[in-house]
Amino acid sequence: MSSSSALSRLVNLQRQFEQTKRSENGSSKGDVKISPEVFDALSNGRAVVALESTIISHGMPYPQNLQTAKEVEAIVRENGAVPATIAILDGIPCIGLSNEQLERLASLGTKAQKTARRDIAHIVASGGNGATTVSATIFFASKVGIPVFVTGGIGGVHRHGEQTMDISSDLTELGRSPVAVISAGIKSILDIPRTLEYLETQGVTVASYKTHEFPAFFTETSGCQVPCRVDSPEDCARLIGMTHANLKLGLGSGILIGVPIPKEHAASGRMIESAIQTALKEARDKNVSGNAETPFLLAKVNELTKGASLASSILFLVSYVWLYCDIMVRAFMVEF
Ligand code: PSU
Ligand code: MN
Repeated sequence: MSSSSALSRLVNLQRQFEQTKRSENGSSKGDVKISPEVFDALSNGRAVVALESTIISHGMPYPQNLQTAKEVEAIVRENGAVPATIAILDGIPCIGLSNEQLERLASLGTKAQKTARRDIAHIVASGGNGATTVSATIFFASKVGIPVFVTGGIGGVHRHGEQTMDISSDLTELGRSPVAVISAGIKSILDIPRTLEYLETQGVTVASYKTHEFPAFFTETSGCQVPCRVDSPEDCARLIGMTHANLKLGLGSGILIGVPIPKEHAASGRMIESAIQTALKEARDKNVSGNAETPFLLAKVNELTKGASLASSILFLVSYVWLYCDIMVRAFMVEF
């Protein structure tokens, strides 16, 4: 496939590329700024993997967050793809960060605002710094034509969500953007069965890798079956389907692929579950709600498990990025 047809395929299939006004050096004159490395890769039909930034600013302390972000980016490059970490800096949405920008985002920590879709306009208008959640990262990835996005855990329907209506915008974004999100599933701080119901309502294709069960991040199993099982990177690439399924058909909705954490790396499910119960009770007692709830619960569970939950999250990301890249590289190929 020639590089120009690779680009035009992305343009045609996602119908959003043309909205991005890009100049020769990869910078945008318009609404978003694409790094030269990412611009070059997209222009030449090379595989690009989008990465979120809430996990950097809100998920880990500095400098562990910087080291992890750099390590993940390095593994993406070693595996033949280009990393596109996404964040808003000084009001400009950046697709792909330089080392200096990554360093800045990591050291800003929680001073960079957690940015979901609903927050984008405000952060941009006020010239602020935003760490993108899965929903905002999907939005920008889709906008510039990156069809695959990699992260640890995504948001979902919160426990008691049937009363609070606290449903992550990650799910609605997946319903409206043709981006495949590959992750270790959904942490059981959330209501996994209701999350899967909601994803069905949103028309999101949900698949699990080499299993029929949807993974619960820390554990391989959640007790919930998925409608679709994939057994190889080729299977995933076919689903994402520049030439086959989702993109080719123009479904316009996303795909969630759950890759279970390897057994030997899974932290004790029971230990994490009891920490989750304690964290949920504390969140209720302290009236923690809204977008503060997920970071509160994650930090509390990590504290209660003496760092085991965070260590397991990082280990997962680092040990599975190669697989994401493999899927991505194949998704960019016309024939495989
Ligand atoms: N779940 C995790 N780790 C995370 C998040 C969720 O296991 O880091 C972050 C992601 O950025 C996700 C966001 O998009 O939290 C969801 O937040 P909320 O529940 O407020 O929608
Ligand atoms: Mn919420």
